[in-house]
Amino acid sequence: MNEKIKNKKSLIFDQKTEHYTAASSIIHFPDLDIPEVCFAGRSNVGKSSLINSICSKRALARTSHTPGRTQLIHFYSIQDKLFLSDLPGYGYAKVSKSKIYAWTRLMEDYFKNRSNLSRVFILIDARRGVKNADHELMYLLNVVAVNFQCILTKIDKISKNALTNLYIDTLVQIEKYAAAFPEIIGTSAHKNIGIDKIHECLNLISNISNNSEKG
Ligand SMILES: Nc1nc2c(ncn2[C@@H]2O[C@H](COP(=O)(O)OP(=O)(O)OP(=O)(O)O)[C@@H](O)[C@H]2O)c(=O)[nH]1
Ligand SMILES: [Mg+2]
Repeated sequence: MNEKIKNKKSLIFDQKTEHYTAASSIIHFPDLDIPEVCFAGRSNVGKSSLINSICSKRALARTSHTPGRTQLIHFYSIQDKLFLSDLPGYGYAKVSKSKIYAWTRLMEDYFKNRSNLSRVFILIDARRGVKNADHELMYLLNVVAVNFQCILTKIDKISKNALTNLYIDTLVQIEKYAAAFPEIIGTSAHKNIGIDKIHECLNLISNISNNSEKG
């Protein structure tokens, strides 16, 4: 990693990160004028693990082998300069209709009302690729004009060739969405791959790198 990126990284990610609040409905969403990015994706795709890796903490966000564990939106604050939000996973077959209804309502409220939301990261399990449920979310984000970027997770589980094909396939799958960011990031929370790239994105989003360059 070159020195400039290292310095940028330390600007936000060496600072205090804390669990700010958890929300089950719109009335509990924090109302602060701080940029926010969220991590969305199917159950068990690795959202909470990735947040822990980004923040270099082992157990900031609760991870689980059991799909569907995160039911609320968890907001994490990085020194009150950036919020990271961990969304409840979707697409898990063994979920009751009432839970799916509650999830859909919560997501619509979230995506339609978070004016401070700078980007949605949609996590895709590298072993599975883009699924219908991911397309449903991409479609919604496109309609409400919220930018999204795909992150491939668990790339430690697939071969280099499979990963190359997956990059190509994912690009093809997202090209119809105007809201899609054309760069896809490959990550492994377990092997710490791709985390620097996400730090770069987040530094840009939080404007911290701009401020430091001015100063
Ligand atoms: N091999 C591998 N496993 C991972 C990686 N990231 C997460 N996992 C595993 O995937 C499982 C689910 O991880 P979580 O981070 O809890 O996934 P989640 O998307 O937050 O799950 P829900 O909150 O239930 O939607 C856990 O057993 C993790 O250890 C990774 O980079 N590589
Ligand atoms: Mg989770």
